[in-house]
Amino acid sequence: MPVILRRGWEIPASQVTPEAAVMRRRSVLAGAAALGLLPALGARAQTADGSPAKRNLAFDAGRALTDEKDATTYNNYYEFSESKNLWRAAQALPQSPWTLEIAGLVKQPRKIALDDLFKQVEFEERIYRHRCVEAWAMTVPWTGFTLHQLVRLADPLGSAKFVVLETAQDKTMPGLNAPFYPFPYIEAVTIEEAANELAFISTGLYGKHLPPQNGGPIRLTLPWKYGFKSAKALVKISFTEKRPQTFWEQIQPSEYGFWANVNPTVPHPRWSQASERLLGSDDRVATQLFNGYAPFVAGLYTNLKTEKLYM
Ligand SMILES: Nc1nc2c(c(=O)[nH]1)N[C@H]1C(S)=C(S)[C@@H](COP(=O)(O)O)O[C@H]1N2
Ligand SMILES: [Mo]
Repeated sequence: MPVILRRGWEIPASQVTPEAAVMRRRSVLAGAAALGLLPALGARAQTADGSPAKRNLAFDAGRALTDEKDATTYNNYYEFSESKNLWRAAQALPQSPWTLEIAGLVKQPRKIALDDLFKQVEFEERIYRHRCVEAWAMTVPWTGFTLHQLVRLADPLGSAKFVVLETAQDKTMPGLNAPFYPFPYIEAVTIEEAANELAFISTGLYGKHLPPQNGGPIRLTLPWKYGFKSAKALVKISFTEKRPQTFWEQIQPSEYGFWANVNPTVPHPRWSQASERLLGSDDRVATQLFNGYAPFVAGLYTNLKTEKLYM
């Protein structure tokens, strides 16, 4: 009997939550306004360059969407502040023009303007669960494209084993002057992880440009890993043979490992990971292995039993 593995982020249109339906209508209207016409099938989301993009209608995270206001006013972004209340300060970060550097083990190192990059990828919208290691979580609709497309465009050499993403260091970021933090913010995944269909580059949120406080104009989104892996405001993608030391790993390797996959049974020294608080409420829900995305990513780790995979 054929078994259809429904992707964890997909549901039939008939089961779309009311919140998702509202969002869809809202961004359909935004897209239509931008174009000056009405889209044919109502399956459009706004891309980071403001143009309409294909929306995959079949997305769901099995939870109601987080309120946009909560997701955009409670943020982690140490370049701006150690507090969660940084969204106003982050508005100062210029979002355009923006350039992404492609470096390291690639056929041709170069810089690419985001406007050019956006012409070469296929956009879609995905509703993902996001899980911070501080045990809060949100469920939001990202617009963007697969990390796989960016890697293909960068054209890495066969010797490349790791994909390294680096965050901007801009004069508008007061947190850069704080002692102790080893900026720039660096994150990395293996080439295999980067090719996984879940690994995403986000350029929009709730059908709008990705707000600066959420990592605009372009960030990484890895929904099966703790939130600190999803680096914001990317200025560089590079390819290496050796595993780099990532930002939080440099600060405290025992608390923030390289793999950082979500696992409810492996506690952080300061936070139990068994459950999580949904942003905008006091509700706590049980945390799932790989943040509920195990069917798609567990296979990446079957040969890594001796590694510290979960924290
Ligand atoms: N450059 C950069 N990226 C970052 C962070 C940061 O401090 N700086 N914080 C991380 C952490 S800990 C989390 S939980 C998420 C939060 O993303 P959000 O503010 O969009 O919810 O961003 C991640 N990406
Ligand atoms: Mo986090």
